[in-house]
Amino acid sequence: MPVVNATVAGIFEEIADLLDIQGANPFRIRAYRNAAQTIGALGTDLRALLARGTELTDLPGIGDDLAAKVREILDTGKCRTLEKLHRQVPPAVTELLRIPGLGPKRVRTLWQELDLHTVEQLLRAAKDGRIRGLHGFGPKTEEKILASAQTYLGGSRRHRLSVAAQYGAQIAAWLRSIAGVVRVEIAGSFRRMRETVGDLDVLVTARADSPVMNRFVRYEDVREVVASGPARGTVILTCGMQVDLRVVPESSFGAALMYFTGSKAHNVALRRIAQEKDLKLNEYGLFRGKETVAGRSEESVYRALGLPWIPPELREDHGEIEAARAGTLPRLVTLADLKGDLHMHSRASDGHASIEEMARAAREHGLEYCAVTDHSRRLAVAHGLDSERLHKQIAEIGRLNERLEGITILSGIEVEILEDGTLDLPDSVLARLDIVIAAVHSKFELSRKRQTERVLRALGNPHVRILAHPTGRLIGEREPYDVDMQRIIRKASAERVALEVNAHPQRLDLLDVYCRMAKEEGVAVAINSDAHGTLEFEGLRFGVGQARRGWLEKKDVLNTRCLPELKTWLRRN
Ligand code: DGT
Ligand code: CA
Ligand code: CA
Repeated sequence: MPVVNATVAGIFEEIADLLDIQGANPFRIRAYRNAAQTIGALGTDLRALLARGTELTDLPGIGDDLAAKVREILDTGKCRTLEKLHRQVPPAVTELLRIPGLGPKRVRTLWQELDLHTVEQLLRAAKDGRIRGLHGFGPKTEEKILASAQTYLGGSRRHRLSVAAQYGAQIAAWLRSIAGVVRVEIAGSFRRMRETVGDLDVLVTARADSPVMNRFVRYEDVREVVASGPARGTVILTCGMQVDLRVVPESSFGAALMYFTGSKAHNVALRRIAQEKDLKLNEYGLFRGKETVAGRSEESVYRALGLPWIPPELREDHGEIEAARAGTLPRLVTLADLKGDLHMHSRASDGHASIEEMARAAREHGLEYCAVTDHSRRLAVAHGLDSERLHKQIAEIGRLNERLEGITILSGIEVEILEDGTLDLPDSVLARLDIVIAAVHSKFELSRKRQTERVLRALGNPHVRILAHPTGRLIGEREPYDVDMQRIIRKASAERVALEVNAHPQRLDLLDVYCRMAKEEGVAVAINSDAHGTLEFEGLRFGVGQARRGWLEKKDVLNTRCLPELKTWLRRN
């Protein structure tokens, strides 16, 4: 049974939602949510971890009971606890929780009083005015629910890149195991490393006698077959993700890969170039009349159009074709260029591992230095550090650095930016650290003006060297807070502060467009994991993807510098 980490996390999340709707013990609910969070953030496949000898109970928040459930899910794809809950609460009801303004209590009322199970039913009830009379609701709430339900149903469901990567890797590996299959490549927005993916577009070349299409629609994780023909098929996986498969001839593979990688805008622009040369470009190849000019590889097609190969992350028709023509394409930063990671947590705040464990894990990922940046005191939920605990931590890091080889630990803090833009710790304390990262974790609802002023003031503090996750968005969960990014980037430039691309799978913040803006203003960008455990450094590759989409080169990324150069930069001017 094809089970990936996101499947397990999704089941635990659903159990927590159902328990929440039932009004179960909050500690029990929290246990499932924490486990879902831990597993969702793991960079390594659970099966691979088990194969390496890691015990599930070594994972933070996973005790014997949850470990047994993880095994059950990995073995069977199912969880009896969830099935039992499904007999008590209709499964679709959890979808109502996705509507802004509906918490578990209200969902319980809607389900029990009006027998609502789906968002469609909710919308109808709101239109009919059946909700306003319920206890705890009113005409205003009903109006809001109506609007939110409409937005929800109108919007297309997109998936986080890291989640799409898990399902994509699984399905690609499985396709490769089918007789006669030669190549498997995932194209589309996934290959362009967009932060969310609508559906997966898989390309395959295979021998004529390969049963690949036949097997594809019978993949165990398929919930529904939408279409299936000899050369193309579309299915929906159990998790709701759509997968398109195309089987293409080897001689067209490059042209097909280009076509299905997109973006549509990039394709349109390329077709225009082809037309200017009296050529015709489509997913089968590049043609002059009936003669094939190119098609086997992407390089051959670009070359015949008079262009160098363009990295997928740039293919948005945002100037890459002009740059390619002029020979000025950027040499994009790669994962291998990263020499360090400047944002991670230890057990001292809300991390799951000791400083030493984090440092060793960073070293295993080929890094030369890492900064431990636990939260500061005001972030009480994360057990933030006050001056005294921070001083002890600095001393501990000093001792570790004497002992550890092959990695240098920098002492740092992820300091809270308070509502007025001052910082949560005195300058005299910040001055003792190697690196200070400033972050907003509260008062997201401030007006644009006040939120911007708040961040600008923090950037003006002489100790601040990096602004963490500059927009605060959580993909699919929380919109960015309202700030004037242009002003923030200008200020960062003036103060020589770096902006972060936070690579945590839920964040990917800065977004690509702001990376590019930062580069244009000469602001350095730091690609950081924000790891809370030793298995979370894998996320860095998605951060690098976002930076590449923002046209960033090695020289634009702060943590590609070797340690002495970084230290010089940290001392500012
Ligand atoms: P997504 O799935 O919404 O995240 O975004 P994409 O870019 O993966 O889009 P998708 O799955 O609809 O189509 C995959 C690629 O196929 C797309 O990037 C470009 C190509 N494509 C699809 N429809 C058209 C079209 O009408 N014209 C052209 N030129 N290309 C298309
Ligand atoms: Ca797609
Ligand atoms: Ca598609």
